[in-house]
Amino acid sequence: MTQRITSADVIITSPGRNYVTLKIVTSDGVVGWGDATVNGRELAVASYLADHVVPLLIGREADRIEDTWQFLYRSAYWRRGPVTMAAIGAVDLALWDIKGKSLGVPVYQLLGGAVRDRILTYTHTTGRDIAELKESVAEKLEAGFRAIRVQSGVPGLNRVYGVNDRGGAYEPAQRSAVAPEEDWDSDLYLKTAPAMLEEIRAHVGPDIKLLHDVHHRLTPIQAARLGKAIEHVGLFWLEDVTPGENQEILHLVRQHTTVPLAIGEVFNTIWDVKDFILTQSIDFIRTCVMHAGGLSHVRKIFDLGDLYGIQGAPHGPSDVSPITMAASMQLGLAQRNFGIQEYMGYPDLAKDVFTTSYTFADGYFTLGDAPGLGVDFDEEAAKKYPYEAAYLPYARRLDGTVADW
Ligand code: GCO
Ligand code: MG
Repeated sequence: MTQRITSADVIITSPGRNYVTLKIVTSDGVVGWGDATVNGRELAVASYLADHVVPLLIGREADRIEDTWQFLYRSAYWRRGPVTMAAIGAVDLALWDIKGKSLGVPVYQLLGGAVRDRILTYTHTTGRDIAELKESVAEKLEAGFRAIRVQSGVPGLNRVYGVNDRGGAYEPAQRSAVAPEEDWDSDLYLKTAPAMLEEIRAHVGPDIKLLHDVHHRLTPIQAARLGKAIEHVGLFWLEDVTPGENQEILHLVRQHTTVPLAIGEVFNTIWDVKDFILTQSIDFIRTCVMHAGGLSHVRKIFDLGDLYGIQGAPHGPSDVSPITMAASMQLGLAQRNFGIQEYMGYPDLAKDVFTTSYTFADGYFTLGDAPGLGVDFDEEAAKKYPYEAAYLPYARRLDGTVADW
């Protein structure tokens, strides 16, 4: 029996941070959940969905996931971009959730079944200086993580990416009416980053996987220099070394260093990342299973990567909701060239709204047998946390020029 979409609602809630959630209900009474959170631009996606997509969904066959994806992508005429693709991604996740629940199976079963038993995961560590970073590292190792991203303050700069200037955990967006400002100077960073990474490697020993995110800050030749300088540290990856718009240039970086390169969290379609992949300039492709159009599309990106030994490593900061995280893990179980999942963790209040079925132990996540994506969303709890304006920071160089963030 064909089940049709009878309602679709967009819910904005802020349990510790803003999340945009799409709820789709079918004529069989099946509820599917999708995530549509674009950090710092939440209301744009909510409007795109509520004003332009929801009216198109009512009455459609809920089981036709690929057809709905193609329809939403091609019928808009205006293509790609984070707002459009996150909205399509939210619909896609909700429809996979519905299909799984309707058939009584977790989504990974529909993607071909498990090719692995558990999902390697990395988390974030941060400190204003190396001593504080070591404490943060110790805490995450204690929690069981065996792969960690390390970010530290840069002497001479007050506020930098990945570090809370008041100490403690880092959260990219800050609740405020204006975008907070950070500092940047590539020379100061390059002077200290290699020593910081060396010291952390000596501290954790050879077996812990270490990752580092440059957050699009360097010029190509600076990136090449950094890669060379830290080769002996044995990083699992160096992320976003240059602004991603110039895809060809990573080829240059690669000619100078064997440090594995990861990139792609800001990109939303296969067309936006294909050059990195086809020129074999990277080792990990980091597209997010929601921001890049949902499971239906990211699967294609990862399959393209698989032709060249490039591994999928989906974006997983606190700014994509547990619905996206669960979808990522469903893909992680079924996708052969899945490399690692980012898991930054969530504010405690988020647990009041989202209930997940994935569990963590010894550096890996495992999925249970809950049908669909395996996430529940408590609409009553969500009402307790109204939207609060929040912005990502941006960075200025020491001379006042706006830098890449
Ligand atoms: C990462 C990212 C994030 C982004 C954030 C922006 O690798 O997890 O760089 O921390 O900065 O998602 O909203
Ligand atoms: Mg990143």
